[in-house]
Amino acid sequence: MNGFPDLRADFPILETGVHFLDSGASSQKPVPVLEAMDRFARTSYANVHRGAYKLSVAATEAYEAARQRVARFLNADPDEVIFTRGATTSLNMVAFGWGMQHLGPGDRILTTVMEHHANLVPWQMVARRTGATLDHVPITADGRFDLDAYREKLDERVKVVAFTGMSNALGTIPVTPLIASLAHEVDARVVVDGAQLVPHRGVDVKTLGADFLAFSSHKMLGPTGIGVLWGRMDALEEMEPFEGGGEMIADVTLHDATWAPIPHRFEAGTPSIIEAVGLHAAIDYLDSIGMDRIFAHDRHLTAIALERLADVPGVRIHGPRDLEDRGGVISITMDGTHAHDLATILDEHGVAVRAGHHCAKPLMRELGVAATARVSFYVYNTEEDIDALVSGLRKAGELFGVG
Ligand code: 7TS
Repeated sequence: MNGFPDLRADFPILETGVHFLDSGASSQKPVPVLEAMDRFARTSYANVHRGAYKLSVAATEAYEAARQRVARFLNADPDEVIFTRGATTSLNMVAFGWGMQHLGPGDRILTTVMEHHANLVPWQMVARRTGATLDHVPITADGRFDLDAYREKLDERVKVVAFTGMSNALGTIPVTPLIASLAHEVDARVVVDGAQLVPHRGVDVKTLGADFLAFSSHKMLGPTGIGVLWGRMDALEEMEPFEGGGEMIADVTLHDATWAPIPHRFEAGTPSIIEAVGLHAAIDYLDSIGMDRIFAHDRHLTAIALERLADVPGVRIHGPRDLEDRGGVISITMDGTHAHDLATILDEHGVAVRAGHHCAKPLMRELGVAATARVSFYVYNTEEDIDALVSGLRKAGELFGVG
């Protein structure tokens, strides 16, 4: 299988000839998503939940249809789907909206050393404000969630376990149902950062085990400016609104306010309406391919890349080297070469990869590197992209005198 070559024509940006291997940062957008947003903006646009006039009703219906579509994608109840600005906002909403209510001195927050800063820094802030302590599950030598260490760290003082569904730097996929069920045994709430997981692997919230799940539209073929916080209704009911303003109230007096029902309680202000329509179209697009096929495709490319990268002189792979519990993200370094220089040379060969700490600085310290070059795959990538990557790396190696 060499990917889905037919759908490459749906992504206008690929006409530039770029070998785009940075979907972990943000994905490209297919024509059906661009057209859905354009059509909506031209024909049905107005603010939502406000006017009695036809356009506003149409816009509200489109916005709420997007919520239903997300719910169907996750096998969730639509009332449990909150639209946010993105995964970062979703995670802050849980940390501040839930954490500030339920954490105090003596309580423990458990994250991991491989978190994106979006699932670490908010917990640091909340720990500081509440007096709770923050602890981190380590990774094993091959970059996996260390289940043994996790079991040792887990006790009844742990009130929340927040971890990545798939590492944006290593590609590791922790076994969420197991981690969640252990957390639930001590009555901790489970927060899964699904920013990388949801775009690449079908997620069913009924079996995932999480209480909260955060993700962004822009990494799953949709537009920027919108994301989702899914929460189990009993968990959402424990959460205070993180932002106050229009749309989120039942009643307001000069000194007080009562909240609208969930999910509107958590959607203060004018939401990202056109973007919701785009996310709806993106999910339709992903489902038309099939999430199982997308995950298999990512893994197929990952298997080939892992094998071929191992043969390139001086290249080191950080994270799992086999396909067990991992997705299509590979971090590499080249001996004696800075990751940014590597990415610059690759760019000269038409290959776009990300270089840096990937907003996971504590993980970089664990790995003993300042930065890595990261390759990440999505539906439009093919084996030709890996050919270009490998030949670019070989050229870089020659240039830097490696091997
Ligand atoms: N969590 C993970 C695991 C991520 O990979 C990212 C973004 C976020 C949270 C934050 O998502 P946002 O949409 O709110 O920004 N990751 C990356 C990346 O790896 N390179 O650029 C952005």
